[in-house]
This record gives sequence, structure tokens and C-alpha cells, in this order.
Amino acid sequence: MLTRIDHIGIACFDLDKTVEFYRATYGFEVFHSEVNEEQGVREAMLKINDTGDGGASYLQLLEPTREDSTVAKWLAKNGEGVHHIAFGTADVDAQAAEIKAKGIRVLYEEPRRGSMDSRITFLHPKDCGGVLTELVTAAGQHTEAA
Ligand code: CMX
Ligand code: CO
Repeated sequence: MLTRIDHIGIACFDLDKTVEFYRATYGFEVFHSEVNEEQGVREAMLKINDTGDGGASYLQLLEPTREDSTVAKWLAKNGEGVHHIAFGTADVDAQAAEIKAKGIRVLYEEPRRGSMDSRITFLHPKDCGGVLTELVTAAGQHTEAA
């Protein structure tokens, strides 16, 4: 089951400037920040609210760390803006398998490490009406029964 909007991923050229925009405009503060070298991003998670499934919803602000990262490529083509959406689930493996069985391309064979030690995978945007879609299980949220 997918039980929350975990985050909306927003690509930007200058993370510090973008963090300041969200702070000054809306009062959102950085909950967590990290560099994910595998994904080629420096990111800030701004927590918006807790959710009824024990998780939370965030904005994920993303700045590329290298020219060959997927976000750098996307920014060069589109400029800044909404890059992906992410749905939260207690069992990303089961959800990915279920969605793959519907003929939608799942990008990773095995989920990879995302923000805050979550486990993540992606669905191809061309199979999802033009929306790059991520599936997330937060650290500590995994349950086989989900
Ligand atoms: N949203 C919607 N469409 C997208 C897209 C996006 N974010 N990124 C690419 N596309 C579209 C392109 O516009 C292009 O369409 P056209 O052929 O009609 O022009 C098509 O998909 C192929 O795009 P591309 O520029 O050639 O890019 P690639 O195929 O090399 O990569 C994708 C696309 C989805 C496979 C790649 O971006 C990917 O692996 N993404 C998952 C990882 C990721 O995004 N990591 C960063 C975030 C990390 C995190 O959230 O923690
Ligand atoms: Co994301």
C-alpha cells in the first residue's frame, strides 16, 4: 500500500538560495541535509507535516553535484522546477514488484539508499504520464506485513 505523499522533489541550481526562498516565503526550515553521491545530488529535506501512517511529507530540494547526474541533465533541459513526486510505503520491494507486474518500468533491480537512509526506487516517467515517480520506505518503517 502507498500511504502518503513522502516528498516532492524540486531541482535547483543553487541549493542555499532555494532553501532561503522556502524559508523566507513560507517559513519552512531544513529538517535534514546530505550529499548522495550515488544519485549525484546535494539535498535539503524540508518537513511539511507528519502523516497518519507514522511517516511524514517533505519537500526535497535537489542541487546536482556533478555534470553527469540525472538532475544536472534535467536542469540543463528544463531549468529549475518540479522534478519528481514520491509516494511512501512500508514495503518498497513489494510495491515495486506489484507495479512492475502492471507493465510499468521500475528503474532499479533492487531499491537503493535515499534520504535519511530510506530505501528508494523510481518508475519511468514515460510509463507514468510524464511524471517521474519515486517509491520510498523510510528508515525504520519497513514491515513485511505491509
Ligand atoms: N520528469 C518527467 N520526464 C522526464 C524526467 C523527469 N524528471 N526526466 C527525464 N524525463 C523524460 C525526458 O524529458 C525524455 O523525454 P523525451 O524523450 O520525450 O524528450 C525522457 O524522459 C528521457 O529523458 P533523458 O533526458 O534522455 O534522461 P534519461 O533517460 O537519461 O534519464 C531517467 C531519465 C528517469 C531514467 C533518470 O532521470 C533517472 O534514472 N531518474 C531516477 C534517479 C533520479 O532522478 N535521482 C535524483 C533524485 C534522487 C532522490 O530523489 O533522492
Ligand atoms: Co526524491
